[in-house]
Amino acid sequence: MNAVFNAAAIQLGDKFVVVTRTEGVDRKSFFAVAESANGVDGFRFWDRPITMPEWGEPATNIYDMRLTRHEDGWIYGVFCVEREDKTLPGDLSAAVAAAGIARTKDLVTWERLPDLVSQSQQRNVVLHPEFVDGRYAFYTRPQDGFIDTGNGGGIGWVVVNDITNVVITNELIINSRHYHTIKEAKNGEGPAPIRTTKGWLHLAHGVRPCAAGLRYVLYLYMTALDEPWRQIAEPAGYFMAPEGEERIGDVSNVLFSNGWVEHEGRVFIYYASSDTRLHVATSTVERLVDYCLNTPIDGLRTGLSVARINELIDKNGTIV
Ligand code: M1P
Repeated sequence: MNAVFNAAAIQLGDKFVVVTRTEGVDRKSFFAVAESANGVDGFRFWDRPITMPEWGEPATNIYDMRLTRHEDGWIYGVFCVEREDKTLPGDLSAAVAAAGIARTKDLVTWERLPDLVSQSQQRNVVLHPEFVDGRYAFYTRPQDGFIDTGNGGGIGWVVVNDITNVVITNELIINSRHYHTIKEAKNGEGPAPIRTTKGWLHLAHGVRPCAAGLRYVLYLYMTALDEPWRQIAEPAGYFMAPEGEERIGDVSNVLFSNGWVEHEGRVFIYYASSDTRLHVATSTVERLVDYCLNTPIDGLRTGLSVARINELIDKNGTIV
């Protein structure tokens, strides 16, 4: 295999399970399942990769699954389906991204549902784990092109009646891109959010352009429990960025995460570096929520960054 990265994650029985984006030496991506008893090490791949049923025109690649254990009783996998863009026959790199949807009980046998229908291309689509007013809800990432998000403003939110016929028209942008931030070029929802007592905890990636190309980092934000589309906290800047060997790989300077597991208050964050390898970092719900609720937001200019550092120093100075 060329690379094992961008993994969905879930607890299945007493095992921690990841569904990796596995890329063969032939450049085709598919899903493979590995399990571990403790979530940190000892991962072993199952004997065979996932045979994902096709829907519509067969895919060139499938990758970046998000697993959601939904309250309807199914485990859903939502993933990017990449197909050749046949409207540009002379361009051998032209592709179209759509969101594929499939469901399972055991990660072995999958029922493929129709792809999400959207006016724009879609990648980084995630199913919310609970019904919202009796309807299914998705986090989306509208994008004008296969790589460029163009007019797509950030992470979107839609609700739909029928999971077997997901047609979206109006996306509400709930977490926007901004000029001169870590998510100036694009962003995307990571795994399905974690329900906490203080709100939904979200992990996402932000992308900015720089002289070396695109730089992908991870950030956290929170939304209201009763209104998962309403943001209540977003610390400025990144939560995790590529370090050391993480900076180098097939697509360098990238951290990407589409899987985490919460187990007895501990959070196992599965993240990939530079489209090449998979890592795990651990924290706790309590610590991540504290970070979200007590870290200043981005003031969007240097003067406000300095003012907020000074406020923190003042507050820290009062602790006895
Ligand atoms: O190469 C970095 C990432 O690029 C894409 O993510 P996004 O659509 O947010 O830019 C995906 O191809 C992803 O798999 C990859 O890690």
